[in-house]
Amino acid sequence: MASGTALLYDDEMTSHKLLWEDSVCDIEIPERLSSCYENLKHYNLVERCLSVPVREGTEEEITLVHSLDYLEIVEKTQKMSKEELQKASANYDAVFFHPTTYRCAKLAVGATLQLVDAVMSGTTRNGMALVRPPGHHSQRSAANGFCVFNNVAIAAKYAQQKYGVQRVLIVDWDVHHGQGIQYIFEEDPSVLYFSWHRFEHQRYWPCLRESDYDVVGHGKGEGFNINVPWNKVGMKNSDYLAVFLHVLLPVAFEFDPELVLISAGYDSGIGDPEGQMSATPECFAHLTHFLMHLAKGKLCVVLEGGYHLRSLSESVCMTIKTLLGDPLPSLSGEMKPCLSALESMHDVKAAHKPYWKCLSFEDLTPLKELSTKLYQPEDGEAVQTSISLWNPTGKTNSDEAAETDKFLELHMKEILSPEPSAKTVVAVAARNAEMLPSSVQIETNGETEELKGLVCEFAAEFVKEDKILNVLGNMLAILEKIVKKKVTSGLVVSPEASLSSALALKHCCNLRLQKVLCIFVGEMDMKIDLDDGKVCLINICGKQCEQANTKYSISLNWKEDAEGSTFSSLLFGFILPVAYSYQPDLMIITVGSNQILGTNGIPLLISFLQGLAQSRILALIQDTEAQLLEALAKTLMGDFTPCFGTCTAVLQENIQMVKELQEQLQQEWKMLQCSVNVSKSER
Ligand code: X5A
Ligand code: ZN
Repeated sequence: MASGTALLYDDEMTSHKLLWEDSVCDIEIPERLSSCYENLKHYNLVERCLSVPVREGTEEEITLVHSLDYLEIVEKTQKMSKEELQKASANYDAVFFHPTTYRCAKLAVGATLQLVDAVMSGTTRNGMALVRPPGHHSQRSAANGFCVFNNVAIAAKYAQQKYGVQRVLIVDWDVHHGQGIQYIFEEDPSVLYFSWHRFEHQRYWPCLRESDYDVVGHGKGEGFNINVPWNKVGMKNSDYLAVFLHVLLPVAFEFDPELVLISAGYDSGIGDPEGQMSATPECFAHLTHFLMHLAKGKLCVVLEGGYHLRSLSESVCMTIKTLLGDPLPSLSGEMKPCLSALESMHDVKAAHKPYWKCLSFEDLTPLKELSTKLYQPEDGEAVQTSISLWNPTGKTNSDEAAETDKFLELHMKEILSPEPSAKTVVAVAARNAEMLPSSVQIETNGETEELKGLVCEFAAEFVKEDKILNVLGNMLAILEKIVKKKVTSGLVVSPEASLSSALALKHCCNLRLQKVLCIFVGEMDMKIDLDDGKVCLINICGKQCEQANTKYSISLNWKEDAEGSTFSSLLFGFILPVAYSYQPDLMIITVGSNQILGTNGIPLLISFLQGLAQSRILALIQDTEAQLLEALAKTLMGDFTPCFGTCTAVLQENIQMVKELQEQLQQEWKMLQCSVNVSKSER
């Protein structure tokens, strides 16, 4: 698998600028680009990326999407006087031309295509292009919303043409609707376009009917256009996360793209004067992390909007850190989607139910049939505003911007803690060692007398052999290394999975960890004492468990699914929502006997969970099956992106199980909420 992250940037794209007064366009400034680059340098991220030179997009490439007539119109602006430029700009909505606009727009296209080349050729795994002018509003024969050529749309066509890519996913997290991309691909089933956008019942720019949730594409492309309209401002991390978990990711994995492009606008981030949303920079790290699991990691991030310089540049840095494989900061804020976001999700899922298997089992009463009056904001429901999170009294725009600056300065210090110097430490039997990636650190006898003492105290009756004593002592040593941040994660092969987890959890208590998420896959042959709230245990096994589920002790009766086609619903519909709601400090993932998730399921599970608890994972496995062990070690090292099974026949019992658990526990774990079928009184 390819490694590394490409970065595309050229100063020259800062030459395009507004030459006259225009209160609509005056936010699209050259500093948007330079401040991102400066901040990347500040975090020493530039030197960690592969710097790829930009080039101009050619006429042939640009006309993959645009008409030759339009290209020539833009070309002519090069020689225009200021007055002529102003007149040419007025032909379009929210656009300005400068004598260098044509050159910059061609560089923006070329940079994006260079990125596609780096990723498709395997030179790097992924990358980001920092470009201006942006692209997603521009259309076949029109500039629009600061956009001249549609960089991302051209990239999708280019990848299909040059590399024979069959399916491209475009995720547009900019706060505006990329209607340009929608128009270009609305009849094309080979490009799945997803966009969320500030909409406010069509009152927000560009105020188009076709931005609503029920516009799903047409002809062969029906079902391949997904619009998530935001009808309120102030959407937070949990709202974005909920849409990813419950809408985008299940569909995206079912679509199974060969390349993922992100129209990465950061005007959906906190402090942005256009978006008025509240997502903090680390939210973009999490969104990026999710998308890194598709298309074998082939991910190209392309800048679109983003007008609060600090918010923009911190968010760009979080995106690139994540592309590089650094542990993610925990997602901040209350993990509960707001009512308006739930309504939007409900509508989108209902609209797309006919097209996607993963949505076909949902019972969604159309919202219009539920009394709409029931869903107007009421007393208990805090009115969402972008500033309520951090600046309850904010007044003017520049006050607001300055407040966000201050907030972000503090916030970034809080969330960016120094990272452990080593990634993964592994304790295995000597005979397993040679198949592990050479970059892992092997721990053979980290145990001390003190730790051995702890083991004996806890489980004297089980520790008959010295070998077990050593394994368990060693496991505790590794656990301590993780807790003390000497290493990010650990992998331990132990012949006694249940005993090992119980002991590890006990030691977590000794070490004063507040919240440990334990996921036990397979049969547990020992009851684990749970200190309420300090541990959340999810057991996934093939047998029915007699005990009723509680908030912190959940047993999931799962049927073996050779195709892995229901795994997506388990992961996105249940495990990740619970995990994100809980926000653990550490995770213990145990693979015991008779595990039913297969050699693909476990690495996938771990891979997604790495987004939580700053990647602090202790993986315990009982089985020494070579393939699984190798896959786990690679996953923990970040060298591997496991694949989902193809979505063929679906095991009804499993789907039913997830639904029941969602209903049972959505008051306890609010990220499980994904529609408004919950009655208002229960919320
Ligand atoms: C790329 C982008 C926004 C245009 C807003 C016009 N365009 N009011 O964010
Ligand atoms: Zn935008």
